[in-house]
Amino acid sequence: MVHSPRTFVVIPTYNEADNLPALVAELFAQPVEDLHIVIVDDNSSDGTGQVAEALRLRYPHRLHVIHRPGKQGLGSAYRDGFRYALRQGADFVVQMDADFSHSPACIPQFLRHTASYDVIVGSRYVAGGQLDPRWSWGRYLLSRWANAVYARLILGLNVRDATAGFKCWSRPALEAILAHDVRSNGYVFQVEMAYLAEKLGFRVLELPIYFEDRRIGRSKMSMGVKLEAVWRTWYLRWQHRHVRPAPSPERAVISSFAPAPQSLLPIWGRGEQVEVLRAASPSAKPHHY
Ligand SMILES: Nc1nc2c(ncn2[C@@H]2O[C@H](COP(=O)(O)OP(=O)(O)O)[C@@H](O)[C@H]2O)c(=O)[nH]1
Ligand SMILES: [Mg+2]
Repeated sequence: MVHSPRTFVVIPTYNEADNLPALVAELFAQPVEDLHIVIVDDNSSDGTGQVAEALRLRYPHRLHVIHRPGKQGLGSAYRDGFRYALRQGADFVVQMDADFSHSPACIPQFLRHTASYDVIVGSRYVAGGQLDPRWSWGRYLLSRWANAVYARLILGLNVRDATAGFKCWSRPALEAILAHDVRSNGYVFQVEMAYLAEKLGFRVLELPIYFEDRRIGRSKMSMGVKLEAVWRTWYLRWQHRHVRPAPSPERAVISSFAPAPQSLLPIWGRGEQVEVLRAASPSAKPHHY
């Protein structure tokens, strides 16, 4: 008998006490078997750590909390959360913000594609992807330029949304990537993970999402991490210049967990979900990045 796959959602938090309870409830309401959540909190001053502990009591064995002594950055929080999830036997690991920019309802849709792809990216910048209209033109243009021009030109990335923070990783992909020296901490952490995924030859699929502006609170990303992205993108190209595709016999194993590959790709709009037909079925012609 094939056991149902174990999925871990890793959520880094810094001052997200007001968002966390509703987000956790919405995640556990999703139709995903053996779903676990790992909260990685950096000693938030608003009591997020205590809120997470209360949730851990409410959802024993399914909600896990990593407390760290102070703000150490998004990349470092994800590395700790990912390693923890892998140690706990995760077959798939989802990463997302705590602020509802990433809709929990997308996760079952991501998981539908794990038979054919190693990495699923919730993308703002593929056809059907949408950004909250509350985003200012300045923010939109900066994000668009950083993705479409800067990261893609310097690193030769194929993925359209290189800084996407909403992704689903297969265990073999995550293990192979973390075997490399991933050191980025801010937005460029997402770029470094996407870059290694492509260089290692993993199959990446971008699915369009609606990216809502954060519901409560303010962005936790500083000017420092924006500047880190400027210089580290060049450094990544040099640091990982010898990385070559990894052999991955494990892929055959993960395929057995998932339902038959779909020829329909979902699009998430505001509240509603529609399905659109793509030209080729991913199973017939994997959309390699
Ligand atoms: N643990 C931890 N979480 C962080 C840190 N910086 C940001 N986060 C969390 O990472 C996620 C993304 O940050 P956010 O402020 O939403 O970035 P934005 O969406 O780019 O504005 C949120 O859940 C934050 O609470 C950090 O230094 N440590
Ligand atoms: Mg956010």
